[in-house]
Amino acid sequence: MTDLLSLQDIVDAVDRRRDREPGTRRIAVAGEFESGKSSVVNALVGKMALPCNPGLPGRPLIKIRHSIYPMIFAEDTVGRRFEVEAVRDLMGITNLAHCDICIPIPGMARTEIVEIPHQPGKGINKGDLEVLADADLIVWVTIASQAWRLSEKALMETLPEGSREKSVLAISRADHLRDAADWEKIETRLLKEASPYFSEMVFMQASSRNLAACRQNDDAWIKTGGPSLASIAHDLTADKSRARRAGERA
Ligand SMILES: Nc1nc2c(ncn2[C@@H]2O[C@H](COP(=O)(O)OP(=O)(O)O)[C@@H](O)[C@H]2O)c(=O)[nH]1
Ligand SMILES: [Mg+2]
Repeated sequence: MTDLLSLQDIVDAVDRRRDREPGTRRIAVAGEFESGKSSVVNALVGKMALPCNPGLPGRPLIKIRHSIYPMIFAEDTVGRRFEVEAVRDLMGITNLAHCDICIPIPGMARTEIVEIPHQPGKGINKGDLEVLADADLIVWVTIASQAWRLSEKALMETLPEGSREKSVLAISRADHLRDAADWEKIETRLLKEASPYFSEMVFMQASSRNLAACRQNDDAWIKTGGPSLASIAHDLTADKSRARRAGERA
């Protein structure tokens, strides 16, 4: 047996990454390894949908969508399929290719969230670029203490023109900053250096402790930054669908 992929395999792999139900909005949560993507996804949906570091081995493409019947479907790189009830049941599988998590997410009935890991210093692969270009909203996750590195800027520059209007910068681990002066310093620098690429910025405090507390109270959820991000996501994607409907009428 050969390990070489045919051209069709590659086309299929790209298509599968882009696949989504008609009428479904897609939010792509992207960033470098361990920048806090899974924590941002959990903050966005207000529950521990994904394991934070260590995440799933093999760094599969992860999709999350609303379903009243919770279920998780996954496939590994050799086409074996898995259907499990909890993400922890997939933790032993080292060659997962993709993983679809269906859970109840109030207010996100027609929205799909995709987590896209990016290896710093490596150019973005075609499949991931296609998913970002095709997304209705891109949330780029950067770590507050080292926010907005050259490698991140280089990646955002590869996105198609017009991507700024649908891109939001999530600044993770803001709870690790020393004081309000540090927040301000970072905010001022990012407004100057990153605003050509993002239409909004949100400071996140999505530590495991804050995320775990979301179940009990809304104040904890507000503290993570999740509701702010969800509201921006709603406004940006709602505006877009209004614009699309207006375009259809014209
Ligand atoms: N204190 C704090 N820790 C965070 C925050 N975001 C992520 N982390 C931690 O950083 C590590 C990597 O986060 P994770 O979401 O798994 O990153 P990913 O690899 O980009 O998905 C984990 O230990 C998280 O608990 C945050 O806002 N505050
Ligand atoms: Mg992750």
